[in-house]
Amino acid sequence: LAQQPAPKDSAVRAEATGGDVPQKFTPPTAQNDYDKRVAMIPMRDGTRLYTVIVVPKGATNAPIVLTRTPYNAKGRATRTDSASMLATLPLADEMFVRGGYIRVYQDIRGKYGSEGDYVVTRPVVGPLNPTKVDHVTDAYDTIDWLVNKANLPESNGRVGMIGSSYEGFTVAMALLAPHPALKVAAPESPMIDGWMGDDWFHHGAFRLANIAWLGSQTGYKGAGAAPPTGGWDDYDNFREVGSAGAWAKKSGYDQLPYWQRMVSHPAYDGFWQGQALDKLLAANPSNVPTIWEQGLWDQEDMYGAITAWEALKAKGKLGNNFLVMGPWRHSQVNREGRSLGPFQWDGDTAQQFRERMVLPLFDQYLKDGPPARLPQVAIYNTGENHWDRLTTWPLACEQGCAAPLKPIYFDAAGGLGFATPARGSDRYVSDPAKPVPHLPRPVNFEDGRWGDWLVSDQRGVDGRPDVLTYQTPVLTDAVRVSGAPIADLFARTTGTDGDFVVKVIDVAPAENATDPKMGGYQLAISQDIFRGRYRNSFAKPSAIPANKVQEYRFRLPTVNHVFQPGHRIMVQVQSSQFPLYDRNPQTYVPNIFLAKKEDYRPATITVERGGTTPSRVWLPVVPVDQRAVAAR
Ligand code: PG9
Repeated sequence: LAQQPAPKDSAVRAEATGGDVPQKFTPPTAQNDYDKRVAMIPMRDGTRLYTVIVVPKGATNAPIVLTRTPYNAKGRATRTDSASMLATLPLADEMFVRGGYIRVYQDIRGKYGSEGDYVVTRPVVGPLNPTKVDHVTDAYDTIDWLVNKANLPESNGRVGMIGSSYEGFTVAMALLAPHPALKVAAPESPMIDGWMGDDWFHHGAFRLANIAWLGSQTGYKGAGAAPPTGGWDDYDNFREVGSAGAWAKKSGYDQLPYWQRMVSHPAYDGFWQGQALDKLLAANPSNVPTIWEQGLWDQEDMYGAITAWEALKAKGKLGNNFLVMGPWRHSQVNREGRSLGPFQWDGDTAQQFRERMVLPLFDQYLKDGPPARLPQVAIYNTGENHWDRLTTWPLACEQGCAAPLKPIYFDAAGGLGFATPARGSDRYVSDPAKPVPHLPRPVNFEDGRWGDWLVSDQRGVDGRPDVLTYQTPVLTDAVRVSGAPIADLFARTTGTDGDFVVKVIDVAPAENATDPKMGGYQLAISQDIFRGRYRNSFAKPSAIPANKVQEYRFRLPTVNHVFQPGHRIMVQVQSSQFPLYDRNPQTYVPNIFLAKKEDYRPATITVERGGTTPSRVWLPVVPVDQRAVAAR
């Protein structure tokens, strides 16, 4: 290039020197209606945790809401860059901002800006955690620091904790030995038992859908990417590789300590039992007013909140433990809750939860607000499309409820009914080479269908030769179910292991004049999987004796639903839901994570009907009008 002549003007010459990135650049914040601070809060072992504290400008005597997260506190505290606190914080915080709360997000140890070691859902100090710190102590130490006027002079010394999923797990952990300043808590879809029914397994069947989480979450301290899976269709990607262990090896997960632990603990042994938070909470019940929340179609943590609440109820701790179950997917409470898939609800049910249930409780205990007057239990009635506010829950159960469970039996020719059926059986071939997809293919875990897959139309698999379908005649009277159904199958297999999926489905009338494509929709209101090797013991698996009838009895997720006249009740049975769950080889091997390709074999499954082996689902049937127990 030809040299330009040097500028004569000395001012221009000076501007041209140096780089364009200054040593320090601080955008002005004077116009902000809040003050965002970052503190490295010291824990008892000297580890410092990165904490974002957002204080409304001019606040005095303000309560604090704390969330402890593995998902980047800085990002969690930033919806948009704005001078307004309302726009800066997430949607779900709007009520706290309007209420003048101080909002705090903290990176848990070892993640993002925090020091220390990250351990996935770090167990409590004890046999599974030889250190002196856990989420109980870290929450305690954090709250201790926050309520110290020298650190945060604007606070009134009272703290509430809230968070969903992993963040809900950290709330539940804080309740095991709460700091006296922790006055109220909202664990939302908390991860409570990773083996029994939350993120990692359901009744022993491993959830491939969550496997990528481990790579991005434990492969890196900060944000990380999961390894590529290959082509678009994860059904093919995972099927071609074989076992979950083979996939992990291919993706480098065998280097990840948590994956190694998972592979070493496929059964419900001490590793999982020792972390089951429902049991820990029941053994150490707190007096902190707590609102437990869970979605009725939570595709990730479908088990935790209701189980923890039931465990506390059994301990006589109803006084300070409230239960809310809404028509939501995972963590939808923090977003808009007007609909799920094609189903529309009565307004923004998530906002109703936040503003009419959480906020009054937090205001009561953090601001001396008026009594929140929450119902003991608020469960959305998904058949009548409104909240039910109840004084007790469940309304029907095996023991100790106003009503017992009522069996609905599989009958001949795909029938289903409350009358005892004649003896018979139905069979299908379950072929691991052609597992039943959990969603119509192609299935890509990132294709946007994960969030509402649980409400997807089950006609996608109805009629497959490896799916059994039983249904009632068209109902002339409404049937209400309020509680947890129990699947109770009697089945034989030619294999020595196998999975059983049972779905309770509401079949819409064939014709729908206002929305024709919803005609005949098969909505699963409750479904789950059970790994057959655990039929006698979750801790000690055993091979299934080939060709011998065995009972497979397992609890399905909680429902509060009314099957309307004109609808039918349907039950579907199948042996796979892939790639959500890993495939069962159907040949007993010591560890399914390590199954070899040749272990995967087709098996013929025979489901028995009637006689002494009457396959059925125990339904929590109650009278349709439950206003007697409702406190509406
Ligand atoms: N369901 C997610 C998770 C929680 C705990 C462990 C692993 C995954 C979550 O949404 O945070």
